[in-house]
Amino acid sequence: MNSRLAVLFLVVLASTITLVSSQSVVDFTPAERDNNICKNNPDFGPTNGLQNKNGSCSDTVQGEIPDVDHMVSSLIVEPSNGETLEANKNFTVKISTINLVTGFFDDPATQYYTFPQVVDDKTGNIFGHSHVTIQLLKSFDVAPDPKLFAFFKGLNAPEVDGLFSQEIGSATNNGLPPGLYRICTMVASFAHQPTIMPVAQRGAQDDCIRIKVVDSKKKRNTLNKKRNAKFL
Ligand SMILES: [Cu+2]
Repeated sequence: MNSRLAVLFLVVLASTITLVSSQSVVDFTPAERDNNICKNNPDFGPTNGLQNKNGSCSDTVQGEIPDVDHMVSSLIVEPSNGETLEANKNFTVKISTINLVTGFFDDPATQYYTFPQVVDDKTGNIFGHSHVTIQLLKSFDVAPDPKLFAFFKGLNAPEVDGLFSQEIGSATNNGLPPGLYRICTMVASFAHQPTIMPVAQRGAQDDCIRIKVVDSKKKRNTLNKKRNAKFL
């Protein structure tokens, strides 16, 4: 591509991006684009620290936003994506998270979304925590209902050796029943809101993997099949 053509291409690309973003803003009324959106709002009550299932309007400011060298990033390192696990057997999810000062959370029952994001002035990283959420996937074509989850836990304790660890299941309710599951991280600022980043174009701050959970007999058969296939 010669240089004039390249410039033209960039101008067209830039104007397309501007058009798309300005169109989507134009669709909202001036009141909806105003920081006073929550004042005298007949449709939503004020966000008051409770997790209001009917929705609410929050006037908490977004707060301190880190620079691009301190953006949060997560990776589920255990189990591995696509792994087959045994049903009704506890397992551990391990998550590597960078650029987050972990171990910080307020009371989710009374202080949900009530404080802005805060950046640690020593490290430049956001104060916060993460969550692990697991959902049964019934379809490959339609997104799962977020109201339904097989497991959820806030990762409130600080990372150990750079990893969050969470056992899935308990002594009375072991592991997961058979099925196809999605395991995701949901990283958050200390007041539980999603972490706010300095730029739009970046890597995701969260990670998801899919695993298969099968009863132990089936798992053994699958492994044997794989082993046999190797030796054929
Ligand atoms: Cu939280």
